[in-house]
Amino acid sequence: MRPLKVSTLAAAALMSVLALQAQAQDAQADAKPHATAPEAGYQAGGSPLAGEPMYQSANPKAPPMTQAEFDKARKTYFERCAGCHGVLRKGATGKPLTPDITLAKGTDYLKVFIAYGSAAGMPNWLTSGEFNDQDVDLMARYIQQDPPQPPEWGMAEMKGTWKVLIPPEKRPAKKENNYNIANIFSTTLRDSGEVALIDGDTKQIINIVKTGYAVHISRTSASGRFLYVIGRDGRVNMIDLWMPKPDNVAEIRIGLEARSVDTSKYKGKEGDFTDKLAIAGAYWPPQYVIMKGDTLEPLKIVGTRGMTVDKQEYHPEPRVASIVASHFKPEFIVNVKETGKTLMVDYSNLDALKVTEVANARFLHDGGWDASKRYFMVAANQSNKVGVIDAKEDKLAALVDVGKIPHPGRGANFVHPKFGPVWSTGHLGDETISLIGTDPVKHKQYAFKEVAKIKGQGGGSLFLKSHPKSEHLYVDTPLNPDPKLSQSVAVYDVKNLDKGFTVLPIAEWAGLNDGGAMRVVQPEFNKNGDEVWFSVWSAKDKQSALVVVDDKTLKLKAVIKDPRLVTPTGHFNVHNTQHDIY
Ligand code: DHE
Repeated sequence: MRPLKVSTLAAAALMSVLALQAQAQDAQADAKPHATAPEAGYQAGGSPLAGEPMYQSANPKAPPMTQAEFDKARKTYFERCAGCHGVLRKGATGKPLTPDITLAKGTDYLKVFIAYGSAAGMPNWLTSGEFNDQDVDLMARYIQQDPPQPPEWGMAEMKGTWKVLIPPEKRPAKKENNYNIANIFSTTLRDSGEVALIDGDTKQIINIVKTGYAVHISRTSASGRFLYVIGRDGRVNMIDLWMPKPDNVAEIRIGLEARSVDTSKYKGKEGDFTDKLAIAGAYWPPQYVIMKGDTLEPLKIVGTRGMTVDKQEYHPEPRVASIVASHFKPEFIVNVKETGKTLMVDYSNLDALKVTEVANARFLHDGGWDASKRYFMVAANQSNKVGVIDAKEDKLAALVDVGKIPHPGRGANFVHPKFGPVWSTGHLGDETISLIGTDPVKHKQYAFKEVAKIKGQGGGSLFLKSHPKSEHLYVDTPLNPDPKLSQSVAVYDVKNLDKGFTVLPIAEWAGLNDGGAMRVVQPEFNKNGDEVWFSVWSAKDKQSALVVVDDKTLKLKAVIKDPRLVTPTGHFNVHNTQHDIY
């Protein structure tokens, strides 16, 4: 172990440091583990808030820091720590680090935590080589200062960034290209802040479209004509797929940090809302905004600050995680991470907004529909549960215990020979895949229970996928520390799950000479459900690729390589995303 320089303990104090470390680790171990190592690294992804000007109050009790030290530490905090500990350090999946707690612990105690991490998931910043002794000291002093507060982002700020690049009346009146747009893939190019629009039939890149910083997800409008893309910096881009070369037609920044976007999909007796509205949720400020579907004009902003579902304590920054559009009602289903609440937002009258607040569990993250599209299955990742939201009755149908830190993406639906229709999730924290029965009519005894746990390749799974036309279930493990696992996927025959899995060496198939630390991420089917796409995600300065597998034969079908494919991660097939097929 690399010795830590702790000023007050100085030379003969290594023993004390070790004792302190043990004490710190005990303290962490007593607490509920907040993350596994892969998850801690995953959550510690950079926050775009690092560069924002912030309000700062002085705390006379905190150890002194120069302005330059403070600025450096603040940048590091937002790049490395805010994902787990929160913008205001009130605690999220990591522990709270507000001055009332950190001042009482003192610099030396905090340094040990920062340097060596803990079994509960705090990364070992010093011994992993990410920080040096000075960084550790800096961060220990920084977290005793009052947390700086980033600015709010209201209607004036949104309108200030809102651009209609091509107004609706100047857009094509009919499709002006020969692409089979239902089979276009929108692939996230994470570190270049772009999406690649790829023709699923020919595997050719149609366009590389500029989007927000560290772009996160794409969603298709109800008609299938528009794509909405959100960046981590809260920038929403709207792409028209009818243009001769599909490109941006509108954009807006809905907050300073964000992850989710969707569009209205309800058509029924209360009206036809096809393509009428869009919604995006922000991490900072904690809020969601409803926009006009054709121009992204912001119409209504709603804050999510409030009480937590369990202890009923005030939380100042409950981040908006996954959002989906209901097929049953004119509603958006908005999942709020830190409060553990699911909000059913009725968008039929924005002047008298009705929001049904469904008590769920903490910390809500990602999820998807069951095959009937009545039940939204959302991971409450730190509770090791999946919350089942009944979109017809606007209530929690069940809270299902699953494995450690479920991470489904949108999950995968298939018909199990015994349990009937099931929805499944993999886990970050263990190697299992949980199957949950979703048919309360014909398979009532299995409905909304974990009916089976199948064994996967290992922990560190992020996404899994199946398709109504496929007999296979594909499970990735990109965050597993073993490269053999992070660079391959497991495939199951859904009719014979007991047979175990076949391993597909996706990264090897990509044949990259310069791929570096490659991670294979996110299976996604094409429109016909007969091929599956994967990203081979390398570092920004290394070559990446997309690998396409024939679903019937499980053989390699195509490798898409292009210098423009920088850090591909998620990909979204227009048809499957439009119709919520997974
Ligand atoms: Fe994601 C979905 C948040 C890191 C790839 N990610 C989501 C959603 C949320 C979220 C809330 C659900 C959106 C929805 O459905 O409306 N993701 C976060 C984080 O907070 C986190 C942990 C850390 C961060 O700093 O952002 C994080 N995510 C990542 C990655 O590192 C991934 C693997 C690569 C990348 O592109 O950044 C990643 N997240 C994805 C993908 C989806 C996603 C591909 C969509 C899955 C789907 O099938 O819909």
